[in-house]
Amino acid sequence: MSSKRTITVDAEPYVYEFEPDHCALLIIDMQRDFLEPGGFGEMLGNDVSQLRRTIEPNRQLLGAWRAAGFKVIHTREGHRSDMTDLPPAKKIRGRSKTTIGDPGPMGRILIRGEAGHDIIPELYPLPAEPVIDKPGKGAFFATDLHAILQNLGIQKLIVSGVTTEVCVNTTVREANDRGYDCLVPADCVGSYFPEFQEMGLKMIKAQGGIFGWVSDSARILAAMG
Ligand code: C5J
Repeated sequence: MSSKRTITVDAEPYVYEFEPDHCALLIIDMQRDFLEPGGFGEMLGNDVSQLRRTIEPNRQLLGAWRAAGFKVIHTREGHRSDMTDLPPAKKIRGRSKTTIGDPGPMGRILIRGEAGHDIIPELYPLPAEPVIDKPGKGAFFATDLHAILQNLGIQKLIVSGVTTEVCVNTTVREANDRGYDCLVPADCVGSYFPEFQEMGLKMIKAQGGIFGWVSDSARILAAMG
């Protein structure tokens, strides 16, 4: 389906406008190891309910987006099975007993092909939806995301997923520097830490939208009609 209409979303710091043909929903790292009870995130002592509250709003936004025929792209953070793309500094960061690549509750932690690395069933990608496997926090670093977006004619991104202050914020900043306009729906992004959720969103929309716009799923769905 092709659409030339402009959709106007109530947002901060001011309205966000997009033409559906040039806008994609980019869902960041909604992976089992970050969100599921018993996964790596919880094993590290994090409260996964802070992330799980994003599942339903994401499911609704994704459903509407798919029904409208708009473009969807997913990302997953993780590494090659041989870990040759894992910087030693990332491997040892945190001084945890269990780190990336070690056996975890759902297979080797953040290794591609392992159960915990995959996307949660509620938001599982359809075959036609590109999945970007990224080794870093930002979705543009060492991936073909920019090439895919250019080839699809995408200029605007609705960025959802986890976590707000890490992979979502890094991706929004990378996208902003490459000339994309990003809108972040607050209820579709989550942090293990409420204070980082609040500040992560404030930083995006501060100074006239220095990195982008913030809204929520209800206002996006209302604008889509
Ligand atoms: C993401 C992380 N996806 N917090 N990763 O934010 O390490």
